[in-house]
Amino acid sequence: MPRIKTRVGIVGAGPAGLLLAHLLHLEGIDSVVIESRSRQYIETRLRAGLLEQGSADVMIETGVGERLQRECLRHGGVYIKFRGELKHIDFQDLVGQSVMIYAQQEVVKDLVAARLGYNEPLMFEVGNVAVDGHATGTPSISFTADGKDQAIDCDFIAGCDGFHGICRPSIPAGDIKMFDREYPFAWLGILADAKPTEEELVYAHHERGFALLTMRSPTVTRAYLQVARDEDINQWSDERIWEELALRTAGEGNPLSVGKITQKGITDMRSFACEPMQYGRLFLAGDAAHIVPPTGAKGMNLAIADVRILARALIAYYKSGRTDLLEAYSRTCLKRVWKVQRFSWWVTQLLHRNDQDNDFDLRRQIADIDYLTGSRAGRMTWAENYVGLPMEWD
Ligand code: FAS
Ligand code: PHB
Repeated sequence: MPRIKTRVGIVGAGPAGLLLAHLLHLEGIDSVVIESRSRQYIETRLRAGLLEQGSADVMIETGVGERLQRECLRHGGVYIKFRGELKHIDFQDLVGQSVMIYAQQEVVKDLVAARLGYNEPLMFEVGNVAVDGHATGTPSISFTADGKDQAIDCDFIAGCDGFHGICRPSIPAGDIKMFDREYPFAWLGILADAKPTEEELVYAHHERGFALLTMRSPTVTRAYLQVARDEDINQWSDERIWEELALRTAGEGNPLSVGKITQKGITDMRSFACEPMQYGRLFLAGDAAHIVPPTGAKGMNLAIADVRILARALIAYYKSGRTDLLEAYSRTCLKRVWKVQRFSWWVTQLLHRNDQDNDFDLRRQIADIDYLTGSRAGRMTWAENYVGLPMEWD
C-alpha cells in the first residue's frame, strides 16, 4: 500500500481543514488534506454566510482574501424586528467593527484555489478513512483513493471532518465527554433571486416563530423561517414561504422583497461540544468538536478560531520544539467555544418561539428584546459577541 509521509495529516476540506493547511504552508510545514466529497460538492454546498471581522482579517492577512475584499458585503450593524418595530444595533458605534457577508462556499473556493495553486496535496472523494496510532505517538490515516488503499504517516492528525466525521468517534469513550442539547425546532432556508429587503440583516421575533432575512449579494436574498424539527419541506410551496416570511417580518421598514426561490432546505438545530478537543496526537477543530445553532452566525467563525489556535501551536512545535501550546490546545479553544455556545444559545432562546412556552413567556421574550434594543448596554452585549470576541491566546 502506498504510504505518504507528512508532518500533519488533515481529515476534511471544510473551512477548518483548508485554513489549517494554508496557515501551516505559510510556515513551510507540510500537510496532506483528504476529503470524502468532490471538489464540486464542497464548493457549492450551501452553509454559513457571515464572517466575523477577525475571520475575514485572517483570510486577508494570509493572502487568500483578495476576492473576499472585492466581493463581500461589509455590514456595520443588524436589525432586530419585534412587535412590528425595527431596531438597529450599530456595531461601528458600539464596538468599531463590522461583519462581512461572504458565503462559506466562497471561503472554501478561495482556500482550495490557493492550495491547488501552490500544488500542495489535497485529495477529493477518498473513502474508508480511518485514523490510528494517535495515542501511541505514531499517527497514521488509512483511506482509499481511486479504488486503491493508501496511508498517511504523520506527526499529528487534525480532525477537521465535521460533526459526522470519523475522528471524534476514534477517541475512546472514557477519554472524552460530550455535551449536547437539541432544539424542538429547525430552520427552513431559501435562496431567492430577490433584492435584500433591508441593506443589513433582519432578525425577526414573532409569535408565529422566528424569521431571518439575510443575503448573498445585492440581488440574492437568503432567508430562514423557524419550523418544527420534523418539518416536511414538501409542505412548503414558494407561495407559503413568502407568505409566512411576510407575516413574521411585517411592520416598520421596507416591505418584504420577493422573487424566484432557487433553493430551499431544512437544517436541524443543536448545541454540541466535546471535551477535551484532543487525544494524543489527534486534534479536533471546527464542527468535529462543536456545533452551535446558526442564529448567532458562529459555526464557521468558531472553526476558524480553533484553527488559528492549532496552527500557532503546531508552528511553535516545529519552529521551537515547544509542546506547551499543543498541550494547552483544548483549554485555549474551550474558553472561546463555551462563550460562543452561550451566545448562540442565548440569541436562539431570545428569538425563537418554543412550543412549551406560554403567554407569560411571550411577554417576557418581548420585554427581553425591548430591553436589549433599548439599552446601550444591551446592544453592546449583542454587538461584541456578534462581531466576534477578541481571541484569548494561552
Ligand atoms: P465542515 O462540516 O464544513 O467540513 C468537514 C469536511 O469534512 C466536509 O467537507 C466533509 O465532507 C469532510 N468529511 C467528513 N467526514 C470525512 C471523512 N471521513 N474523511 C474525509 N473527509 C470527511 N454556520 C454559520 O455560521 N452560519 C450558518 O448559516 C450555517 N448554516 C449551516 C447550514 C448547514 C446545513 C450546516 C450543516 C451547517 C451550517 N453552519 C452554519 C455551520 C457550518 O458553517 C460549520 O460551522 C462549518 O462548516 C464548520 O466548518 P468545518 O469544521 O470545516 O466542518
Ligand atoms: C446567512 O447569511 O446564512 C446567515 C447569517 C446570519 C445568521 C445565520 C445565517 O445568524
